[in-house]
Amino acid sequence: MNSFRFLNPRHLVDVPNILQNPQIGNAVPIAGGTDLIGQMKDNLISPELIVNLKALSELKFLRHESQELRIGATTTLTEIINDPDIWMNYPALHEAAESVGSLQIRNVGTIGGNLCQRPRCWYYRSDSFVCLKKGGRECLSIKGNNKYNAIVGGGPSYIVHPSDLAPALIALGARVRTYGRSGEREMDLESLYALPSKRLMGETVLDKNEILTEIIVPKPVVGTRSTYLKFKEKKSMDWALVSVAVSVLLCDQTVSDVRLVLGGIAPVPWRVPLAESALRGKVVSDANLKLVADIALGDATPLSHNGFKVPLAKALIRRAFDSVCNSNSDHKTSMMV
Ligand SMILES: Cc1cc2nc3c(=O)[nH]c(=O)nc-3n(C[C@@H](O)[C@@H](O)[C@H](O)COP(=O)(O)OP(=O)(O)OC[C@H]3O[C@@H](n4cnc5c(N)ncnc54)[C@H](O)[C@@H]3O)c2cc1C
Ligand code: SF4
Repeated sequence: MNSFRFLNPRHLVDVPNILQNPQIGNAVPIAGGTDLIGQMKDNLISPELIVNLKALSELKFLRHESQELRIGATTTLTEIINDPDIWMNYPALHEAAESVGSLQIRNVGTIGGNLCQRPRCWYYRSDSFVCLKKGGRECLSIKGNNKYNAIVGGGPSYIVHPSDLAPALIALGARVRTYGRSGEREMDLESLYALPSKRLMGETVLDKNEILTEIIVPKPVVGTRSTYLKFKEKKSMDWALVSVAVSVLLCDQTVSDVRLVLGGIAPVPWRVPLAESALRGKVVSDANLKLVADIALGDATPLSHNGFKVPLAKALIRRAFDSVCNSNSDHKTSMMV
């Protein structure tokens, strides 16, 4: 790891010009540092300046307003988990935050850092390899060990997006606010992410001088149920092999609204609008859930070692709907292989 300077900015308005300033050199934002320090140790980045977003008190808040939940980017995962209104009204978000890493990671890791964390592909993280995403000539996962890589949306890189919170928040209809040199932007969280075919070197549409400032989650319509199911390979802390976030509104046993987002299978959190449409207006029966799962994975083109993700994702989809629509069913947020 190289030596670097550490800056506690006083005002948000100064941050964009600090992050992109040739006189300062390569500067990156840090929040909890649980991923960023790993990136530095893995020699993925060698910043000259680290800009501490946690020094900005205006980025740390959690407010329940009449129509929405507003969460500042440096709010920690533990603060989200401990919020009783989130537990009650946004269960998918609570479960996703609770499923992350270890207690220590959740205590310092932030929601903004979770959404902006970098991929875990082992060719990317290892400094023994220079793959396409690090300026090399080819994606080493295609012919290599691709057990953890993407089965949809891949090419030319086949990373999977590692965030647990992103699928849950997208299922809940979240928007994000950003701040950069061009001022403030607001967009659906879904639109924050870019496929490798559009942006190979990064995973979001954020500019170098732009940071995430706030996550806004609309208040769910009364009766909306949601859940986040995560399948991990290890019993201890681990990223999702496959995960499923579901938000569903039932009217007389019929689905009147639904959002379905998959994690661990694509370079971005993978929403499946066709599968959602197939369930709207229908009852949640075994036959309909099988159809929805088949549609959701219809575009899957697994690599040589990750075909197992297709039946796994289909099973998790059925289990997630079952757990939200039949409240007596056994509902777990993580499971062992
Ligand atoms: C052992 C271990 C286990 C883990 N397990 C999981 C897991 O199960 N699930 C999971 O989802 N994650 C997991 N993680 C990733 C973990 O780092 C994130 O979950 C955590 O929330 C990141 O938050 P942070 O504040 O520490 O981010 P940081 O490390 O501070 O930042 C992460 C990245 O985001 C950028 N960034 C941070 N904040 C902003 C912002 N506001 N705007 C723009 N860019 C920003 C940084 O520059 C950096 O590139 C794990 C990490 C470790 C080390
Ligand atoms: S999937 Fe992406 S990060 Fe992994 S080896 Fe291929 S190009 Fe590199």
